[in-house]
Amino acid sequence: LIPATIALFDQLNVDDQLAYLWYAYTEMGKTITPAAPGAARLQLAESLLTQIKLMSPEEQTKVMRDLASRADTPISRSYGFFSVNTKLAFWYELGELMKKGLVTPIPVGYQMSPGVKVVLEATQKLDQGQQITVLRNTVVNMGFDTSELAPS
Ligand code: 45D
Repeated sequence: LIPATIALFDQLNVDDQLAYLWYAYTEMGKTITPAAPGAARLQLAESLLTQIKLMSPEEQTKVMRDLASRADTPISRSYGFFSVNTKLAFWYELGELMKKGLVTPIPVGYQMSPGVKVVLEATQKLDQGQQITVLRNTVVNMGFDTSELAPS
């Protein structure tokens, strides 16, 4: 069930992947919150989060799209060096910043696509540990991995 759910996620376009993460974060908030990332882990992501907070709303959206589409940007490269749990912690904190109004929110009137709904429903059928495994798999490949570049 876990690989099937990840395969469904992989078929989503970039905006749908972001939307999926958002709803996973908000709807599973109750189960995730007790395991909310520790301060130590967030320190690693702090510099990126600070940069993002200082950006315009348009730039903030672009950064998130760039991460999801694995674009080669300085922020995507920094993200690529994070451990998988720091990647999760980073997204979790972005979600918190969106809730606080410090990062631009989901567009007003946004309706999730049928594809997002399918992946979300598949995720809801899993237990909490399996849900975290799926989430780890969704964020681990985001950003830009410089190790994929040819050696120079
Ligand atoms: O449709 O350290 C656009 C544990 C327009 C423990 C948009 C853990 C189009 C150890 C504006 C692009 C393993 C438990 C939409 C950690 C459009 C540990 C916008 C785990 C929708 C860390 C989209 C923690 C946007 C876990 C802006 C499980 C979307 C953390 C933004 C999980 C989405 C965190 C965001 C999750 C999603 C965070 C910010 C799932 C955040 C998700």
